[in-house]
Amino acid sequence: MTTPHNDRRVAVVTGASAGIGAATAKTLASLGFHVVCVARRADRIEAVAAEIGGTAIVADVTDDDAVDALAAGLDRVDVLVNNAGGARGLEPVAAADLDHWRWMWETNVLGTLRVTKALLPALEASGDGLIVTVTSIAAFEVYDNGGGYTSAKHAQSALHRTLRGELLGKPVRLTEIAPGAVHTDFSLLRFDGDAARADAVYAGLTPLVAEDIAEVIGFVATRPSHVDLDQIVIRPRDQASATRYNRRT
Ligand code: 8X3
Repeated sequence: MTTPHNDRRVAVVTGASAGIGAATAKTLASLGFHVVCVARRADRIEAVAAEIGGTAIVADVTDDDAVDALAAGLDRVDVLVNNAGGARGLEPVAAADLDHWRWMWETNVLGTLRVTKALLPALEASGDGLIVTVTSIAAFEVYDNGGGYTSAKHAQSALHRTLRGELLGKPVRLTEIAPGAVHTDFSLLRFDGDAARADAVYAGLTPLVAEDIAEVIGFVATRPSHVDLDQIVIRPRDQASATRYNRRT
């Protein structure tokens, strides 16, 4: 069955069940897009999609069949927001948890690759496609104990930026959004549900919120088609780098 969109521009947002993805889905819907919300958690994306009159599609970006089914169900894709991903753990390379690394590479890197590859024909066919990939400041910084995440984000960014050349001459724009500290469940996931450890990441500073990033993605998606906002780094005023914060005690 093909997803109904009433001839509105279609935006596909991965990881749309919470955080930056959910906020982006809401922003794009408010700008007139029909939003296809993709995530693993059915109840969460169904709630987001119902709120914005969009479509919920349960799919894990690490699953070939699920992503193929996603692509097969869409007869139009104007915008793809590669947002699914995240961090697991914070440990030195010498003590690396291979499962953490594998999860981060599977979701951030191969997930972005799989979904982008599957939707590229439709994005090109739209005549004015846009791929937004949400990376991180970890796509160009490294920090102690963060090697699994920073290496995955570097690779995700390299994949995204490679497309900028490969698609030159095709009607597809590319925007990399590289956020710093955004207060979502990012740290809760990274620390396996340890709320005290997650809260400590944002203690004493004013982090970004998901809506700050979503608002920028909305701006990106509504520029004239000859304008490509290539890379955008967004940090809280209280953050100079992945490891330097202004914390008020
Ligand atoms: C996460 C960025 O600054 O929280 O992608 O490490 S930061």
